[in-house]
Formats: sequence, C-alpha cells, structure tokens
Amino acid sequence: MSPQAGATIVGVATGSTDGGVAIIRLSGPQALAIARSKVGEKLPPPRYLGRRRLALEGGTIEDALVVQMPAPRSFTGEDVVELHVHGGARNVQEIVDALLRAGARAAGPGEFSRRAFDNGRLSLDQAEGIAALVSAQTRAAVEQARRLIAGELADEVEGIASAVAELRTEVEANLDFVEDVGAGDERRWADELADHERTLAGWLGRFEAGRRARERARVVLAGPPNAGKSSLFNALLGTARAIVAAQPGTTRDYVEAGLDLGGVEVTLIDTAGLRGVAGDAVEDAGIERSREQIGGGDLILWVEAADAEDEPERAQAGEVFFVENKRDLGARRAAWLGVSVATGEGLDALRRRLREWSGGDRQEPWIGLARHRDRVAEANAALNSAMTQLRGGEPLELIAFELAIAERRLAEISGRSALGALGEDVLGRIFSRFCIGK
Ligand SMILES: Nc1nc2c(ncn2[C@@H]2O[C@H](COP(=O)(O)OP(=O)(O)O)[C@@H](O)[C@H]2O)c(=O)[nH]1
Ligand SMILES: [Mg+2]
Repeated sequence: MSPQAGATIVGVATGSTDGGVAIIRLSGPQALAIARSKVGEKLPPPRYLGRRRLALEGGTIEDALVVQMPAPRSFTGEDVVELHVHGGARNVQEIVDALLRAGARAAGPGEFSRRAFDNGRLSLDQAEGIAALVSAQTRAAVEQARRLIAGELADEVEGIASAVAELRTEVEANLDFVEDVGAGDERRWADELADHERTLAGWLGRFEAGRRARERARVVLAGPPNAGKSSLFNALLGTARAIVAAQPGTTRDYVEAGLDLGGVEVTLIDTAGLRGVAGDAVEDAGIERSREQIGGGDLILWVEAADAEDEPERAQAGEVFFVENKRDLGARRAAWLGVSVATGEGLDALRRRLREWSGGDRQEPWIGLARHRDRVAEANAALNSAMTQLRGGEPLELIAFELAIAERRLAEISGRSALGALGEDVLGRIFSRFCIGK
C-alpha cells in the first residue's frame, strides 16, 4: 500500500484541458461524498452517466455528466467518480479547486495507476503498458502497448514462472532425500531447464525486433556525391521530396521523412554526399551534418554508383547495407545490393531487406519494455547457473535457490510474486541447512 492510500485524490484524467470536454477523476473513500456535496443531489446509479449541475463559487453552475464507480469495480479499485465537464484550463481548474476545498487532495503523477496496482486491479506491466500507450509515437508502439495492457506479457511470463516453480518444488522435495535422487531425475530437470532457457533466450532475441518496430529506427542514406542517394530517398518514399541533380554536392542539409515499410515505420534520412573537403563552406557544413546523422543512425544505407570507379572512404558505422545504384549502367560491386532508381530494378528487394531488418516480418515481436527485458535476462542467468550447478553435482539447495531467483525475477515483471519478498529469511533457511564449515 502506498503511504497516502487513505486520501481521496482528484486529477484531470484527460491531460490537456483545451479540448471540448475534460474528465476530472476522484478516487478514494470520500469520492462519492465529495461529488455528492458538489452536485447537491443523488449521483446517477453506478456506471450510468447522468447529467448533474455542479454548484461552484459565487453561485455559478457548471453542467456536467457524472458517473460513479463504487469500489472495487473501478480503475483504482476504490470508490471513483468521474465528472465530464466543459474543457478550458481556467474552467477545469475552478472545478478541481472546488473539489479540493471539499476535501480531496491533488493526485501526484501516476497515483491512480499506483492505487490500481496496490489494489490488484492492474499488474505492473499493465500499468507500464498504459504509460507506453499514452506516449506511443508509432503504430507498432500503440499495438505493443495495447497488448501489454491486455495482459499478454504477464500471461506468457506466468506460464514459464509456474513451470519453474514446479521444478523448484520438486527439487526442494528431494532436499532431505538426496540419496533417492537418480540420474534420471537430474537429466529430466536439466532438460526442463534447457527448455525454459531456450524460451527465455527466444524472448530476448525478439525484444530487439519489438524495440525497433516501436521506436522508429533512423535509416540514413549516405555515400559519395552523385551516387543517387536523393534519387533513392525519393524512390523509397514515392515522392519527390529531396532535390536530385546531376551536379555533385546538391544536397546541403539532411532531409528526413517517415517511411512506411508495411506496418513498421522508420525515419529515412537523406544526407549530403561525403567527400574529403568540398572547399565550399555550405557544402562542408552539410558534410559535417552527414557525419552526425551517420553517427546517430540505426542503419546506414551506404550508396555508391555502379559507374563510379573510385573507392571513397567509407563511413564507419554500426549496421550498414551496401547498395550499388545505377545498375542500369553496369555492375561493379557484385556482393552489394544492386538497384537502379532509373529503371526501378532492385527497389522491391531493398524494401524487403529493410522490412526484415526492422522486424516487421517477424510474427511475434516481444512486447515487453526494457525493464521486462532486463528481468528476463536475469531470470535466464539464474536458470543458467542452476543448470551449471546441476551438471556439476552441486547441492540441490543451490539449485533450488537459483530457481527461486529466476521465479522471483519473472514475477517482478507483473510485480506479483507467490514467493513474497525474497529476503534474508529465505537465504537464512537455505544456508542453515549447510554443514558447519561448508
Ligand atoms: N543512370 C542512372 N542515373 C541515376 C540513377 N539514380 C540517380 N541518377 C542520376 O544521378 C544524378 C545524381 O543523383 P542524386 O540523387 O542527386 O545523387 P546524390 O548526390 O547521391 O543525392 C542525377 O542526375 C540522377 O538523375 C540511376 O539509377 N541510374
Ligand atoms: Mg543528394
């Protein structure tokens, strides 16, 4: 329970108050009484929206739609009243002030969700899903957040956590009868552990795909002048966004645009061509910016033209796709992705490669956020040491202990653990079974 759980809190649920309607939310033991004191009559029956008149300072009246959701069937699990009022920062603030005077306290950041978690209405990952949905900037981010809220992650995690718990129970049941543990049991345990490890490792692999899909990766077109970077930029976008010219050094600043790869969006960036020193102050500034973009890119599309003989200094960057453009004029770099913006050759293949890279072709991105990924990685590390200890013939206590850690880390994803806090008492119980001197 949070320390302030007893208070009735008030907050504007709709964030910005300049829309046509704002929703003010009251939650806590006094929510119904405070609302009633302002509407001066009965509230509508639970979960029915009813029109009421709010009496405000100076005898003015605000027309509101009011709904009550008594505990425990509410977002927070407490008594909740929502008031739908006219928008407008000033108007909304006056109503909130009236509710504060009537005994409510202003809600702190995330306090409604915190109460929902404390009261078992939301798991931690669901609460995180709501926050992620509110700040989602891409379609994939919205979809992943919705899946988090729907409890998809918690379900998956729970499946494996309870399997690990069963295994631990079995190992613990054998603690007092170590001599009865046969090689068959140990092999079966090891197999099960290996299974769980594989599942968790699979999740970790898919996490990166989910993150890329969510975060709109930056894909930077770079290369020497006149390679056809701007032409490729326009061709991929399907619009003439960047200036294309036969004259080298045309692109002076970088240009960026959202590129839809069929479900996954990336930001595509066209940059000024890199050449040692252009001698032109504006172009040199452009080259400097290109280098910055390349440094901050998630993927570089390094473009050179098939009819260009020289081997320019190639940018050092993380992930690079090497693209040879102007294949209509020949093919010099056989191992590269060949395209011709002029004829359209190779463009579909390039799009496909980009989609694969961005994770858009994966059926199941891991929907968790970074915190969830970290807990999975820790759980996996614990399973790994359990495995090593099992193979090394270490005492079963140690193995059960590692399994409990894995369980605990997985439980931290939803924030609920059947084990309770894994603290000093647990460690004490395990080590008290060891012989003196060991
Ligand atoms: N033959 C041929 N010319 C191309 C192709 N793509 C671009 N160009 C031409 O190459 C020149 C430079 O193109 P641009 O996109 O401005 O190159 P950038 O400097 O790398 O941005 C222009 O005259 C384009 O029309 C291609 O696939 N084939
Ligand atoms: Mg250009």
